[in-house]
Amino acid sequence: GGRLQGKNVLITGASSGIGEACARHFAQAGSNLLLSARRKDRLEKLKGELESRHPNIKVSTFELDVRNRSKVQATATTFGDVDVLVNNAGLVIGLDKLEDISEEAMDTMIDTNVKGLVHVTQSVLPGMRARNKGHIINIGSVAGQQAYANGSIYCASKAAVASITKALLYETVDTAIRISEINPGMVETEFSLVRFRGDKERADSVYKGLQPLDGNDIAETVVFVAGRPDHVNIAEMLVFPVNQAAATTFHRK
Ligand code: NDP
Ligand code: 8X3
Repeated sequence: GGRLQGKNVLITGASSGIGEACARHFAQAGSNLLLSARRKDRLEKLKGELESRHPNIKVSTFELDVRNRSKVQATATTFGDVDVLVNNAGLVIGLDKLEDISEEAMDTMIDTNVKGLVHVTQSVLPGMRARNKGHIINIGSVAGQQAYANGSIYCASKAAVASITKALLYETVDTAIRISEINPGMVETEFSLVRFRGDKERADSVYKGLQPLDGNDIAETVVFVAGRPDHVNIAEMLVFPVNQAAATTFHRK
């Protein structure tokens, strides 16, 4: 079997988009899955589908809001040994000037993208340290490398992910634990639908005139990064659709 066969992979935000695609691709590689998100019904459906297609793997689901620190800590006690953690849960709310961003939108982004990622990491990393083994793959964004107008808080939250990932790389340099960050450009998922609070037309217009990435494109990258030999750490990757050059630079037909 391949290197990922039988590995226990925890994915946050596995109910949609990149996280869901990661679940499918790790299942294909023979990994056991720990799938978490707030929408448990979606996770159950995915579990049923994956277990019937891959009878050799075990899939567990966890209804988990990563913002809820004590719930994350309590749930993590049932995870068992996590070999790979994919910190993927995240979102953007709105596309607004700084002075127009509500406290609720700001808190939602920072509590999910930054604090949520820290909560999950804090609940899994001690076990990895004890076993001197494990891989944490954080989903950042081009938005973390480059701020853009009307994206201040989201960009800041992803810049925080980049800083946290870098610090973790130092903090684990004397261990066999791998720390990676994958930074996607434009990926067509429910991301824009969430950003524009369910406005489908506005969400669709984001992807007009070019072929964006889809969840599978990033999942293939995540599985590639996770599947390198134990001594190889792909610390960072930036993944664009072919007609994207920077956070807000696209060529549209
Ligand atoms: P989706 O909206 O399709 O998926 C987001 C996932 O995050 C869902 O499964 C959602 O599950 C989960 N999530 C959101 N809030 C919480 C929470 N509080 N607790 C637990 N899970 C949560 O978007 P994407 O797949 O595109 O987004 C995945 C990651 O990729 C995010 O971190 C995003 O910032 C990043 N990214 C996306 C890009 C894009 O263009 N799409 C580009 C660069 C990075 P549920 O609602 O069920 O809880
Ligand atoms: C998502 C990419 O540019 O829409 O992280 O913020 S962007």
